[in-house]
Amino acid sequence: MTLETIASTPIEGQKPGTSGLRKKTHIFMQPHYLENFIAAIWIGIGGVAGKILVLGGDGRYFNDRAAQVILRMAAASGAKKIIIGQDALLSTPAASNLIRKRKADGGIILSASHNPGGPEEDFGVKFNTPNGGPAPEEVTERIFEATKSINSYEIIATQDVDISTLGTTSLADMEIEVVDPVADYQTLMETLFDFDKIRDLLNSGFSLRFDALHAITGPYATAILEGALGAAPGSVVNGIPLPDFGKGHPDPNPIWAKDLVEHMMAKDAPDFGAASDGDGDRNMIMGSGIYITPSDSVAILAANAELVPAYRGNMTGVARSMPTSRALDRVAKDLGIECYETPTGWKFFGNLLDAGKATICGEESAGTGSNHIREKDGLWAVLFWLNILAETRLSVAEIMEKHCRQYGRNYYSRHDYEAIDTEVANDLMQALRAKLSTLAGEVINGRKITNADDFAYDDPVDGSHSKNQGVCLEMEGGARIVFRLSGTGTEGATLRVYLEDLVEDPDRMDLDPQEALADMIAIADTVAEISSRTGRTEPDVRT
Ligand code: VG1
Ligand code: CO
Repeated sequence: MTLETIASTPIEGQKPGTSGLRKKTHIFMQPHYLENFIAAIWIGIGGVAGKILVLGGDGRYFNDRAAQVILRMAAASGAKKIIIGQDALLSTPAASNLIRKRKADGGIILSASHNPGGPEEDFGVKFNTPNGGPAPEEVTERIFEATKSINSYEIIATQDVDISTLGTTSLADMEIEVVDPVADYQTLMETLFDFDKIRDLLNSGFSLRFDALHAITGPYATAILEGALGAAPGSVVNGIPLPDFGKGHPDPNPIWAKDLVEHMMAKDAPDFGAASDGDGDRNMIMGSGIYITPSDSVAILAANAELVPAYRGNMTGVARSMPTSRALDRVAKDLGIECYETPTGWKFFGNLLDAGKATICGEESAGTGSNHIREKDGLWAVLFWLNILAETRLSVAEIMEKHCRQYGRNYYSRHDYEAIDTEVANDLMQALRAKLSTLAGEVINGRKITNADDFAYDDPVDGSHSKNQGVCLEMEGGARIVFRLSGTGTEGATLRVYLEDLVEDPDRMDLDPQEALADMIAIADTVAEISSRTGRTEPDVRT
């Protein structure tokens, strides 16, 4: 076992996006690529010597190799201890929990989340801070700066460490503790929800289908839903994590979880359906014959928080990302609590959660979570829904209907145009930004634009300022359109167009969202010239 200092040179483009650094796997596997980025993390956090870190990933191709490299680099740079999930597996929420519970100095999560995995697909690395949350911009900036001047890194030359056996081992002077990826997370869930009530529900003939999409939540869902709560064996499908996620996108939306949608729309559909993403932080909620949008889901959770033990009497505030529909704002108003509006990405919720300003947070991209950890949490959302269903004994559709009767319906859809030419996408956004000052007051397709701006955020806790977070058009009657470019893609650019319209007429609660939003879809194309600039007449994904 020898300590080696390897000479290296900076590699361009190692800039973390919305959630960590994501690149094609073969790029991550190039000589020094992963090593440089890890060395930059060490610099960005002021060195790893004497520190305790959590390490794990979603099991995608290269997860196990990357974990071995990180162990050797951490040991070489004097880390005190690494707590690693068995076989280098940890869902993002489980990693966040472990960082907090074990008072670690942070953690590294190996995942490109909902992006596909495999040698030809995507890999990613995220760093989380001691509060368990994704590194804020100030930290990712320091890491990025460090990538520009790396000229060497330290690593120990040795055999692979055995991370398949639970227990403690060591590498040079560093301790390595291999932990069960599920156990601590399951314990946490038991403290938040009424497991007895949910068990009763599941024993009463209530059926569910959880599709893990061959990704990390399989073992968690099997242990918790089937094991602890008694869902019928086979309720969890595609429950074994595969390095290429069975060649699908582990993205829980109606396109990539099509099989679940088909089951839930069938005549003999289960009562409840759900899916999660590659790293387990997203959720998709369905009932028999109904899909609940993530924006509606977070609003429904907040509105029913009184039914759930950990949240009863504990709702200090809520928060949503800017493109998420304003259904949550209506609930907050009713509860008499603040609803914060943040830029896209979970990292912006961290301060609000730490400061006790928000209890439940959500993003339209199927991310929902709370102050129990500092990441969004797919299975948490599933258990929250099951707890509500167990208490009310209503169906998912009935809960949705009741919610709309009380709050109105914020029809919502996101249209994604994927892999468009980066220059075309940047020009489109630039042209939109150039128009902003003249758009307010204009009437387009019969709707008056009341406000047009480029969203900027001043963090109410630390005062940090984030600008250019997306172009937002507000219209009369509570409608909105938001345009932004994705910060997680690895091929060209992805344009996201977020469409929302508020309907309060009780006779118009059951429309098809695409029809209800037809005006908004037309206005988006007129204002942003999507079809003429990109040549696309249809989005690739509608959620
Ligand atoms: C997307 C979503 C965003 C989410 C992010 C990470 O980012 O829109 O809401 O926080 O993915 O989620 P972007 O920049 O591509 O729009 V995950 O589950 O992929 O870590
Ligand atoms: Co994810």
